[in-house]
Amino acid sequence: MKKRSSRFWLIAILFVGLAALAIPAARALAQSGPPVACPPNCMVSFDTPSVFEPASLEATQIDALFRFILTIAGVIFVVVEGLLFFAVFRFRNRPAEMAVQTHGNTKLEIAWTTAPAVILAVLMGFTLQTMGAVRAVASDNVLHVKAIGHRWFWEFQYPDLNIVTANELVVPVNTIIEVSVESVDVEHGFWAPELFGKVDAVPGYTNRVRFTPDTVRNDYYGGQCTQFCGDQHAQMRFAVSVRSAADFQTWAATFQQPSADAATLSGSAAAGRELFLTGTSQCMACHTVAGTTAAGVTGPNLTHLASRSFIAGGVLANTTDNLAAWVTNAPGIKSGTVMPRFADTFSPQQIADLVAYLQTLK
Ligand code: HEC
Ligand SMILES: [Cu+2]
Repeated sequence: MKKRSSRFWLIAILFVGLAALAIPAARALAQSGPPVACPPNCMVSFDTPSVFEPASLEATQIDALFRFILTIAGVIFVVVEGLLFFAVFRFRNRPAEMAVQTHGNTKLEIAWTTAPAVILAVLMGFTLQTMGAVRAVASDNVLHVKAIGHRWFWEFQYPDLNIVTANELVVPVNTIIEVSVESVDVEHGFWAPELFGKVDAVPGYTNRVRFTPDTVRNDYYGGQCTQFCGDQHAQMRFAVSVRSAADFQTWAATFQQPSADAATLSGSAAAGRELFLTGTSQCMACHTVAGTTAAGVTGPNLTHLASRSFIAGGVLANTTDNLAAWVTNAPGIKSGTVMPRFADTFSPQQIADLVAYLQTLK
């Protein structure tokens, strides 16, 4: 009778404790809304990328290794927990009985030292094999790309194609993409879970990662900075668009062109271009637009801004409203960004002109 009631109280306390934890947890979840005040059409939800849906040769190999290790670990877990529960119930204390007293068991000691060592050696073998396979240097069918971390956006360069862009990495399907990962300021982390493993972007040092995408995806695979790099670390995303060989050629041909000739612009866009390239705006001090005098490298290259889907590190969809909101008050959307607030520098009409110009950069 006495035992019954103490067990009851133990379970009751456990439940109350869990319930007490559940309340703050639910509250925290309910509060995790959009972290910044978003203008209309704010793109706050990136499709959450999953490591369980590999879309490249390398990610598939990593996934296979992961599942193999998970299976072995799962079997060990079930066996060990099963033996534990069996021992607890089968040999539990019985008042009238004295348990058999033993001391040491050499065979058992040898067995449970050897078995884990063998299992770990096997896992290490498979791990080294996979590491070698996903890191092998290829020379054929390779596209070289540089991914450069900035606070807080990713710059992408294609040295062999003479293309510089930002936020969106466009690659051809079934081609080995050799990525050199760098940083211009602090440490960032480069990761698109469906395509390759995490790589650190370290200032002054070049890391490399390789992936061979096997599935066309014209929208994008999601990527995210995975190394805390300051206020807007969570707003430092990127998209990887995997195109057919022909579509990639078309994309590359477009992105190799300089921006449209000034003579083709008129009205608002022409006025915006004027503003963009004058000293008061400072735009050209931080941004490059190929074919103009704007050659700044602090901010994203804007040469083909209008052909991109996202701006500001994947936080905003590239729409007229979002461009205007961003140019008006970038620090209001991503606090801490070096891009200044222009709300007091330009009239709404001038902002509209700048946006009209930006939208000609196809
Ligand atoms: C002091 C440097 C600086 C100046 C001056 C500046 N920008 Fe920026 N700009 C940035 C940085 C840095 C970003 C990226 C911010 C981020 O995503 O965190 C950016 C992002 C942008 C973007 C989004 C592009 C993309 O790919 O994400 C646009 C559009 C833009 N700036 C337009 C302008 C215009 C127009 C002006 C002039 C009125 C201007 N900028 C002046 C630094 C600057
Ligand atoms: Cu970062």
